[in-house]
Amino acid sequence: MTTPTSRDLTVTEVRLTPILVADPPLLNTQGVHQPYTPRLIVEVVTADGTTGLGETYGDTKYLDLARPLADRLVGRHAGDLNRLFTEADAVAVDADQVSGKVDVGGLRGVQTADKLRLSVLSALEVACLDALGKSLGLPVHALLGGKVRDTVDYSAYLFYKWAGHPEGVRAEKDDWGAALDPAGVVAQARTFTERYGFTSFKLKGGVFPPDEEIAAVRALAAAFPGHPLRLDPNGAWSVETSLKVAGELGDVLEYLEDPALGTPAMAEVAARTGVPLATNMCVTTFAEIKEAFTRDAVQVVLSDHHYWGGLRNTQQLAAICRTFGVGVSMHSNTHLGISLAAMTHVAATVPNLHHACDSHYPWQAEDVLTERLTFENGAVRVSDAPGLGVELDRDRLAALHRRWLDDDGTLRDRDDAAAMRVAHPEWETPAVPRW
Ligand code: GKR
Ligand code: MG
Repeated sequence: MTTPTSRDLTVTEVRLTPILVADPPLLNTQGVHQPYTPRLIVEVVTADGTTGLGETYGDTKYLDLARPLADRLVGRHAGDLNRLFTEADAVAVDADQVSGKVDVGGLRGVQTADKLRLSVLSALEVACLDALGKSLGLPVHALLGGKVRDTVDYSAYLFYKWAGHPEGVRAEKDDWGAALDPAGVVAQARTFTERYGFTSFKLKGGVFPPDEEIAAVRALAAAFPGHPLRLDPNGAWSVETSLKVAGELGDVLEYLEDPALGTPAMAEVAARTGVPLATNMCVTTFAEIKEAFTRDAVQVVLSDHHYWGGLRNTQQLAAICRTFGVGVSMHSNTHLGISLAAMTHVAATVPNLHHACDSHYPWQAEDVLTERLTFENGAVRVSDAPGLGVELDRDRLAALHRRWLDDDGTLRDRDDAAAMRVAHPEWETPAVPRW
């Protein structure tokens, strides 16, 4: 006989709400961010009336998988995650979406069916953990085994940037101004420190010829002596160019992030420089770890709990990194506060986290929360409130969903090259290596 409980954590409903969120004109090697980026907000409702929140990528290829995967969660206990993940393999992925090529929308490694499924499952997992935590009165970090730190450090994520989106394009204004040269990058870094207290800096590179980006990092080093600096061209450089940059910036870099594309090229760079290499492009799945680690291609793996498949998989990745003496931290893509809260909870539980995580959050002026998360001295305080410790603002969610509904389809899939062509019609996604 089963004992009746007031805490029935059977999932009764999963609400999926695609939204478009304002994004400034940030430049990367493939183009420029669209004025609005798609995200998916997930609400998992349990029989005891609790609602848990999750967030992930919102492009069509993720939305197509979200409904069938969500349907597999309905009727299960919110804590039945391992079986959900195992059975998710049965959900078919459209062959067109798994080219085996590097994903162009988000610079997050080779696209596979597994990675698409995991990117959706991660939001379901986070929402289940949020629901479990809320119902049991426990923070998500406690469900993951408990925090080992009370604050999580983040680095300022600097981007080359236009002052605004191209003339005539519907967009929200931002107050960051342009950053297109070393002085602009330093000014942006100062704004980051003034507003959020960040003490380490990552510059998104691969935008201008390497000498210009070297000059920008040198300018940062002069303006912020002794502060950890990173440069990330998203694999845009050849091995020789990577080595030249490493040679010129080795004395000021904490690490170089994905200077060259793919494990063989990264291994060659690593073999010929003492500058540590980090990646969120060549080690993006468990299957890619063996080759990269045995070839000593990377010294730091940057997790992204979305495509690694959630918070528990991020902990497993961290344990593997610890075993092999490889560092671990996190990179980010355009995201809102639910994801920042999730990142902060899992980061708080990882003992071997020795590099500040990066976050796009300061670039997102909009959110779906009643209260935004804040950075103090460059760190986010780990919430001890039940669940993730964040609350959904339904009016904001509805407004951002309305924007998605009203879109004619052009913005529902992130395409940085298409956004660049609005200003430069001749623009093509550059062949790699670009320099
Ligand atoms: O937002 O343009 C961008 C970035 O390039 C983004 O895709 C990520 O931050 O995953 C990227 C990275 O850290 O390389
Ligand atoms: Mg990166």
